[in-house]
Amino acid sequence: MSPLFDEARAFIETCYRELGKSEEEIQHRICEIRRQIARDGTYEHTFEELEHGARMAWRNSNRCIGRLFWQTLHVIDRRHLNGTHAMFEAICEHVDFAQNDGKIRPTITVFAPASPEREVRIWNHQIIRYAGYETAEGIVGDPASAAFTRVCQQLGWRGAETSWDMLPVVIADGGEVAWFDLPPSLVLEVPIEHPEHPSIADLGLRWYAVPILSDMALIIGGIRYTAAPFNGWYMVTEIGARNLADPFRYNMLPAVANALGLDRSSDATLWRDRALVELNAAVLHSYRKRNVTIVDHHTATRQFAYFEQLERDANRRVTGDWTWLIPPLSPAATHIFHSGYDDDFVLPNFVRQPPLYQTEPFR
Ligand code: HEM
Ligand code: NRG
Repeated sequence: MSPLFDEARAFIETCYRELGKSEEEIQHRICEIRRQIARDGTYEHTFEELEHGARMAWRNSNRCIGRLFWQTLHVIDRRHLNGTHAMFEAICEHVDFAQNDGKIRPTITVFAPASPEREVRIWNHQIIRYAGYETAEGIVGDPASAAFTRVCQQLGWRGAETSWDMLPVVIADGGEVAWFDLPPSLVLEVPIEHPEHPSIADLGLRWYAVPILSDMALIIGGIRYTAAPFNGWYMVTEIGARNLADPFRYNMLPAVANALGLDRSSDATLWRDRALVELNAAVLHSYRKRNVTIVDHHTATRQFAYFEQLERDANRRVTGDWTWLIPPLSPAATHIFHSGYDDDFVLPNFVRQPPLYQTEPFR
């Protein structure tokens, strides 16, 4: 009939079987969708379809090591909201619900799907992220945010130009683009300190509690949800081995090594490796101390092994992207490093979408 109908049918069959529904229910729903597509050119998911579809999309995310918990995803249905203000309000509610005073809840907020008339998008990569400013002395803040920070400034936003400024949330609903500052009191952050080395706290490092990815599209049964921010909790290495450590991010290994009194006179003293381990220990300790959910990479790996077993038991194939699943710290100490994964793309899933803003005309 149409590619949309074919994808809808494939999704309904799998989804409804997983939910234990009868063949009659499946056929009935497929007929209903066929009629809706013939009449409107599209169809609307029931809440149950949206909820299970979003959970399947997480289960199918090849790069995600956190998939054991796919069935616990909280799905918030905001498909019928109109306008950037209402969307921002819903985003604030998502932050508060997901943060849950530190006991983080995996959550997705689903806004209206794309249609020929309308597409809603969140321009941020993550709802909560630090700005990065290009200055004569180099970048202040998070270099990964430099291009987007310039876009925000072009839209009229001004930050305090510290290393830890919260970016505004930029929302586009059709032709309307608007930015909103998150209330500072809403956003939970964690100051980084080391359990044994007080000098680490003096570096003034911090990170936010919840990673809320906001620029990917959620695809279920041929329907494309272009604004569907989702979060889980952090794995410690994302912060301690990448965001704060990468030479092209906060680049803190030299400062951490100095704070630990390590000998940096030669690469061969392994000061970078020692600094990495202690920085990760500090991040883990600090999140725990503040009762903010976080997982270390060994525990996350064991959880992923259990996920693999449960999927096998359910007669489903586990797909994965090995290059992303291995942790950046001690990868060979995990079973993932010594395993192979097929990186097949299975639907429903999350996909990257090109940024709507063009950096060049904004320069
Ligand atoms: C990627 C962990 C929850 C979907 C990742 C990565 C890690 C991770 C470590 C790799 C990130 C990187 O290297 O930059 C976790 C943990 C979770 C969690 C510990 C705790 C519950 C979720 C949830 C979803 C999800 C709730 C969606 C509903 C994804 C996707 C990617 C990813 C789509 C790939 C992102 C990209 O391509 O940039 N996850 N995750 N994860 N995760 Fe999860
Ligand atoms: N590495 C990124 C976040 C990517 C997704 N990671 C998660 N997702 N844990 C960073 O900010 O460091 N999640 O939904 O929990």
